[in-house]
Amino acid sequence: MTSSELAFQVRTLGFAVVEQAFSVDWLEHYRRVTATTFPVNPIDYPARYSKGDFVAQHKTCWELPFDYTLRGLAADASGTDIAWIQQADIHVNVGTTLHRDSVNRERFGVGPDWDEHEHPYRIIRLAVNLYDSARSGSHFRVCPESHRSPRTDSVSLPVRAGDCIVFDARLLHGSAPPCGAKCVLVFCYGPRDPHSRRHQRWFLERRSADLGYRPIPDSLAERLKTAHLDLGD
Ligand SMILES: O=C(O)CCC(=O)C(=O)O
Repeated sequence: MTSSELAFQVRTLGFAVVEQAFSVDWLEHYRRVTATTFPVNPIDYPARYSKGDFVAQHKTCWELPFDYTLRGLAADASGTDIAWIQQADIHVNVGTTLHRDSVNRERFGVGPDWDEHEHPYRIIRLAVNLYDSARSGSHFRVCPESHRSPRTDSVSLPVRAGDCIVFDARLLHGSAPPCGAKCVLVFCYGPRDPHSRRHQRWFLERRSADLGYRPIPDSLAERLKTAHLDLGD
């Protein structure tokens, strides 16, 4: 898929599946990292675990914001220069009901995320499965075009380990409860604009109690600045 096809699909449908974006070595590395960093190893199904802010809070994951594939796909999809946004989730052996990842997630069209008069909304989420969804039965589900219309009909996307689902943060999405090993890592990038800054602030201010978000440690913040991946003020 070319960069412009990716941007077009994400803009029109709200999502795109980039097949085999990550190599076998990459997958093996992060299977090892996640299995040793977090309390549940996916192969211990049905034990389960989820964590928000998993990147900033675990040094073993600090290379991920700088990953050239992740940031390249996010920049291609948003069609602009992007910064890393702290919203990062790991789900081990867990499915999620249909939801949006944006700030104004409750009602379609209500709230500043839906106002694109001054700034088009370009916040991108990227979901990478470390295991085939054929193995877990937990296929990714999306409601096409729900990032720009009230549609709620969903389709199921079987994904292989190493595929990357790139989607607009406002898209309705979720996954079925797994029946075998599953580990999905979900990342976020966006332009240096008011939508991205509001998004980052909301997670820090409103999701610290339930999801445990905390300010980015200084040394990671410095590295993001040096790599031109910080959101700025
Ligand atoms: O379980 C999945 O594959 C989807 C994860 C998800 O919906 C999310 O982190 O927002």
